[in-house]
Amino acid sequence: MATDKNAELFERARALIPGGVNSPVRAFRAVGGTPRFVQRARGAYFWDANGDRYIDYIGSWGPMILGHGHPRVVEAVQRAVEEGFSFGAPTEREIELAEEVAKHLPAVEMLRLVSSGTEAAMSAIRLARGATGRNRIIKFEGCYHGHADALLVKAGSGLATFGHPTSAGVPAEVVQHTLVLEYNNIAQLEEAFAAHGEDIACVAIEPIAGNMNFVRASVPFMQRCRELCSRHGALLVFDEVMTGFRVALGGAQSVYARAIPGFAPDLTVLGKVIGGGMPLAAFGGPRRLMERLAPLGPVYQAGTLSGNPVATACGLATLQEIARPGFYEALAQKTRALVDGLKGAAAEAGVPFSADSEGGMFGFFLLPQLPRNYGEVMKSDSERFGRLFHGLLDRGVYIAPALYEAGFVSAAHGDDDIARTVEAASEVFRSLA
Ligand code: KE4
Repeated sequence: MATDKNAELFERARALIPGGVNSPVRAFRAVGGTPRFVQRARGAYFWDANGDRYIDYIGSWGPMILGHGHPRVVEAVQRAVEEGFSFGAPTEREIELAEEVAKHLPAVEMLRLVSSGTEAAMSAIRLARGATGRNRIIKFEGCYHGHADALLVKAGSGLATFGHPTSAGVPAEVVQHTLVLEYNNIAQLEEAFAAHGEDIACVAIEPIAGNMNFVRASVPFMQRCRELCSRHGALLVFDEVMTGFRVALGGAQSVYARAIPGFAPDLTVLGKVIGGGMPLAAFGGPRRLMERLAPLGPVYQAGTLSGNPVATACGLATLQEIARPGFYEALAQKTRALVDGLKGAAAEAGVPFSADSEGGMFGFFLLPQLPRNYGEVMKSDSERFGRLFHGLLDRGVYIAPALYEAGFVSAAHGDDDIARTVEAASEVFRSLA
């Protein structure tokens, strides 16, 4: 094979950038092999440094819901850069973006724009602690809320002890207030509130856990989260960085509101889709909470590039496109067709397989039935997943290089792309059987 430009670039990158990447999952450590360096992308595809084309089911981990390079978005960004890159002063477009987000999320009366999901989740937790005057927080094993210190934590031994850091450089004191419970475990949740209820500032949750590939919070579990938070004066923080505007126009909270009358989280964390691929995230909620933020209230939060005019142009154009009638119905149907096709191919090859989707987000497991928590997800055979990943990659299909990551379909994916993907998967499943 001619020189592999990806390998050359990876070599150069590793000389300067830790692991050759600016975010660990991109390094293919879980699946081995050489990461594909993207040259350019358009619609449902990207081309790597060798000029090879891939059907892209990552789409920047969710933001590219319209597909790469949507003309209306490109034009909006081009116009924005002509007006200026960044001012450090307010602009009208930040108001327009806030209005567009709030229009679709009844639980969000006010919001603050930031530059990453990590920043949004970290700030929402600080606001929850500031608003309640409490320190303790609950999160769930397998959920990821960005890399703020207090959230890099794994379950302590039993409920008595609080979390232990999952990363070097995080002092134990910083995570001592973080309790990590098992996702979908109502008994543990009730035990934690019985023991610590009056000290809990918030429960942070990914309503559909995309960082465990794709695990839904059961309706009874979500109902109990809501009830216990309300009863004990804790806030329910919905981390919708991945699910927001991805699973539905109203996010995962609108999916749970259909199943639980009157359901709403207290704070909502957003990112990815609302920036359309540019660095933009947000957190929001009722006025009574959001007005605790500086400069109005005692909870400090700030950012040089928050509400960046080019990012807001990209996000606003994206949100305006996905709000068009029928957008989500078409996207959900295409995503279901992909999932059903993969299920059929796996069944035909006799490979244990389960999959699920909501809107334009999907996940699958080399397990006979859908896992309900992190422990069950990690029973997947990672070696077999690696073979599936590379089998698809060799056939021009790019899925997440880790078995705990979700997948994303865009409006640009055509029926032929779905068919090609299912065909490629059929061949690979047969080799796995
Ligand atoms: P960022 O700081 O990466 O923008 O967002 C952090 C974050 C917060 N909450 C949820 C639910 C998230 O999924 C994320 C980031 N998601 C990962 C994908 N699993 C981003 C990919 C990466 O880390 O490179």
